Amino acid sequence: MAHEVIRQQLPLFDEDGRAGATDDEHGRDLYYLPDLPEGDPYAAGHRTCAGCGPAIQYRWVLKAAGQDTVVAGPTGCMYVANSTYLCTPYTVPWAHTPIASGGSFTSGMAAGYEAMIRKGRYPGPYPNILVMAGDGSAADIGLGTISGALYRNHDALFICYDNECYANTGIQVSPTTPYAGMTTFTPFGKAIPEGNKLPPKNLAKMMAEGHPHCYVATTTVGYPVDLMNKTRKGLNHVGAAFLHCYTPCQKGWVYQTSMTVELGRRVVESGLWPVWEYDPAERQYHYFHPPVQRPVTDYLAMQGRFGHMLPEHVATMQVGANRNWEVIGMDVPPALRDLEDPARHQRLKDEEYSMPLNRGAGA
Ligand SMILES: Cc1ncc(C[n+]2csc(CCOP(=O)(O)OP(=O)(O)O)c2C)c(N)n1
Ligand code: SF4
Ligand SMILES: [Mg+2]
Repeated sequence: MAHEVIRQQLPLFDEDGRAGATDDEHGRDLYYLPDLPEGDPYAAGHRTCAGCGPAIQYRWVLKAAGQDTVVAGPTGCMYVANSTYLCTPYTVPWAHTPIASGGSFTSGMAAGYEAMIRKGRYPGPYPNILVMAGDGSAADIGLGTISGALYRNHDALFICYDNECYANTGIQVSPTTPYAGMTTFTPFGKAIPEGNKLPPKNLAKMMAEGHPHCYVATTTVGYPVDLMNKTRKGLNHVGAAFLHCYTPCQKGWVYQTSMTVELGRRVVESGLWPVWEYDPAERQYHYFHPPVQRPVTDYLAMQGRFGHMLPEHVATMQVGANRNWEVIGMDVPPALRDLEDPARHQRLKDEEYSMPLNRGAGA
C-alpha cells in the first residue's frame, strides 16, 4: 500500500510588524523585528571571513527552514569554510556534493524521500530539502544539473548564493561578476582599463523564463525578512523553486566588514540588483520598488574592486542601472539620467568614500 506524502507549510514572517522599527536618514526601516525562531541550524563556530555575506545568508535561510531540513552544499567557500575535519556548524543533516552536482544530488534526495515515504520506510512528513550553491556552481559549472532538476520539478529549493566570483579558489571571474569588477582573472591595465568587459549573466531571469512552472525569486542579505520569507515560499511551493541571493564577499570585493548588509541595500537602491518574485501560477513577475533611488557611485565607491573605474566606465554602469529601473516599472529621476554622461563623473578612486584601489584581490 502506498503511503501519503504529507508536505509541511511554513508560515510567513510579518514584514509589516516592525515594532520598534527606526527610520534612518533616507526613511528606510533600519530594524525589522518580527518574531524569529530562536534556533539556528547553522550555528556559530564556522570559519568564514569576518562579514562574509554567504555565511549571513546561510544563517537566515536555515533559521527560516528550521530543524526538519536536509541541506546539500556544492564545493565552494561555504563547503570549505564550514567543513573542517570533524567540525561543522550544522545541526541538521548536511552533505557536500561536487561543484557540478548540486542539482542532481538534490534531485536524488527529493526523489529518495518521496519514495521512502510512499513505501512506508520513512515516517514523514516530507522534509525541507534545499541546496545552497555558489555562483560558480549555479551559474556556470553546475548550471546544467540545476536546470535539469528545475525542469523535472523535484520538490526542493535550489539557492544560488552569489558573491560574484569564484571566491574559494582565489577570487576568479565568474559569469555573475559585474561589468568592471576586478578579479584575479580580470585585472585592469592599459589594454583593458575596465578589467571585466562583460555584463553579468542574468541567472534568475534565465531560470524563470526557462522553467516557467517553478517559483523563482531574487533577494539580498540586506533584506533578512524578505530572504527568510522567500526561503519559506520556495519550500512551501510543491515542486522546484529557485532563489538567487546577493551575498557580498569582503575578501574579494575589498570593503569594510561591517558593511555587508548595507551593501545588500545599496545594490538594490542603485538599480543594480532588481528584487522580484516570479509567480508560476500567474506567470507574472512582481517587482520590489525600493523607497530610495541612488547614483551607482553610492554603491561602487564602497568597494576596492571598482576603484580603477574611469568616468566612462561609471557612466556605462549608470546606463545599465537606469535600464533596470525601467524594466521594473520605475521612473528614472532626471538626476540619474544626467549621470549617464561621463563628463559628470571622476575616477572612482577619487570619490569621497572610496576604498583603496584593489590590485591584488584574493592574493
Ligand atoms: C569541476 C571542478 N572544477 C573546479 C573546482 C575548483 N573549485 C573549488 S571551489 C571553487 C570555487 C567555487 O566558486 P563558487 O561556486 O562561486 O563558490 P564560492 O567559492 O564563491 O563560495 C572552484 C573553482 C572544483 N572543485 N571542481
Ligand atoms: S572569501 Fe568571501 S565568500 Fe569566502 S569565506 Fe571569505 S568573505 Fe566569505
Ligand atoms: Mg562565488
